[in-house]
Amino acid sequence: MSNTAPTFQQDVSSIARKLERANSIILTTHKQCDGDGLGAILGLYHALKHTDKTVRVLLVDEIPAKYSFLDGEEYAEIFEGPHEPVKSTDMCLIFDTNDFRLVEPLWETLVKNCDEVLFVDHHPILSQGPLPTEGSYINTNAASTGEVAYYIIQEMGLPLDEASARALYTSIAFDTQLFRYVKSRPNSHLVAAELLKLEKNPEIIHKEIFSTYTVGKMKFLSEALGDIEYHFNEKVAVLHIRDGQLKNYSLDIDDSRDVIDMIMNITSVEAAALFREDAPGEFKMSLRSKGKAEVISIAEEFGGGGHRFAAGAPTRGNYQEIKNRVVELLIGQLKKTSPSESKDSHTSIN
Ligand SMILES: [Mn+2]
Repeated sequence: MSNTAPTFQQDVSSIARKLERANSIILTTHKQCDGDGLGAILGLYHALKHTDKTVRVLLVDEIPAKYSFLDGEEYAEIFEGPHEPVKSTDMCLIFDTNDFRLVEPLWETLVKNCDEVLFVDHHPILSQGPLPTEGSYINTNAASTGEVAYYIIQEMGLPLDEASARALYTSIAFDTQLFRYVKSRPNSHLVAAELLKLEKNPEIIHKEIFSTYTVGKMKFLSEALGDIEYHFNEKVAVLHIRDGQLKNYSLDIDDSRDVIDMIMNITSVEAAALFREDAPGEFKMSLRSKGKAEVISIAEEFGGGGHRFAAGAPTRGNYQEIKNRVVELLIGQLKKTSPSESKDSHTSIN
């Protein structure tokens, strides 16, 4: 990490030039990877396989089962599972986060063994958190890191193959939630159109990402959604997923990701908070807003981060107290009169 004010790129050319110079490369993303980060690094991995570079995909932890259509298990190693030792490497790119804490415990190994570790991300840099490494690429106008990976591949003049296109399309489809959240720009559609020249079955990808409910999940949803609490004229919604509630239906953390987005489909709701209790008194808080309440500042107050209107934080303590504080902050935000017209106002979960 640099002690002086670091510079962050908004132009993929410097990342592309560095990749061209590197002989050995590690690609990774945040822990509990999602369709964006995983799709971006697998897309870049397949493109880089057309060079003579040594490229490794090294993830912090297991890939959620629903991404098995990307054959990630075949190409990726899991740091918290069996993996080859990490040797001296020219360059590591970390996609879809700029907060090293989300890459721990792999982070320490990367810093020790890689000449350069850079983030390639579209989340805002935290105002109260660690800074990304100098030279990282941070572009909050990108709707997904898959589209950034696509521009890097184009900049390097590498050929796109079917596997690469499938992974990159997955990234875009996931983070834009099938083009709902495109940051008021045509880029996601334009890149997707290029990828669809190679990916002939996008509907399979849509199904693999979004039609993944088990009967257990429906039972869980019918139970959990009945517990939504409404505040401030039904403008604020709060849901508490209790410790063990997912496990009761043989579900895991990944199964709770879309719950808050369902809540945001309620017309009256302007902002929502979801507290997933992972152990007694330990919560993962997720916050969403339709644009009238800024939630990243609330997440940062609890030591988290994210996007301006989609953020999260790990929290710990008494549920009622934490919830009351968050509801108060959300209502406080909504009471501020100026609804944002920012282009960032629609943003996806990740
Ligand atoms: Mn993302």
